[in-house]
Amino acid sequence: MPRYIAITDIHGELKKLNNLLSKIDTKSDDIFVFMGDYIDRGPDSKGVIETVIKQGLTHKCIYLIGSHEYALLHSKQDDYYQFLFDNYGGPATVRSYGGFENIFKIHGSFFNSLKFYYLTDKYLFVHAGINPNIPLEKQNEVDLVYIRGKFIYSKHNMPQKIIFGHTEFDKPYIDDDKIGIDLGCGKYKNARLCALILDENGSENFVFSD
Ligand SMILES: [Mn+2]
Repeated sequence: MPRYIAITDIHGELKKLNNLLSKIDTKSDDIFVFMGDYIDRGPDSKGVIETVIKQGLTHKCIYLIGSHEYALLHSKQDDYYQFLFDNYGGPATVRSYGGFENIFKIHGSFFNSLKFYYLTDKYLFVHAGINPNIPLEKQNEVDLVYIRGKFIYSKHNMPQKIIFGHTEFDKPYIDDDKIGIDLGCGKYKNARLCALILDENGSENFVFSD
């Protein structure tokens, strides 16, 4: 039975990602679920993308979209997302790639391939959460990458436990029906990157970067 290893909101912090990956005792059938916000703020967004792609050579990997990739992908056509990209860490990504257009030249197919969620029997992995009043198949994609309190502080009706990032907490946010694992990596110098290791028996284990 495979385990799921969920990691989110790396935000260009390649050293923390490498440190975290070195601390996980992986098995060959582990499935990595990267839950978005690979880029922006931290110093090496390009290196983070290269590293998560490389992880796919040895393990099955699921790559989800985060709010920052959503803003990046919409920034060319929409001034609002251009504003978000420019003001929430995008310039660090541009520097990392040596220019805005290089982001798409080098990793455009990766960014365009990202999924909004990953559903298993026991878990739903999604960057920000869901609108708790709407079935999964009718969710607005903007909610899936941007929703916060309306999701976090109310119960949802799905049988799965929802694993989410996007909203930062000092330590993992653990509720009966959801677990949040964004600890502010990229935003706060001392923030740790977190991996949540799950299996279908219901075990939940956390690993943290130094
Ligand atoms: Mn984030």
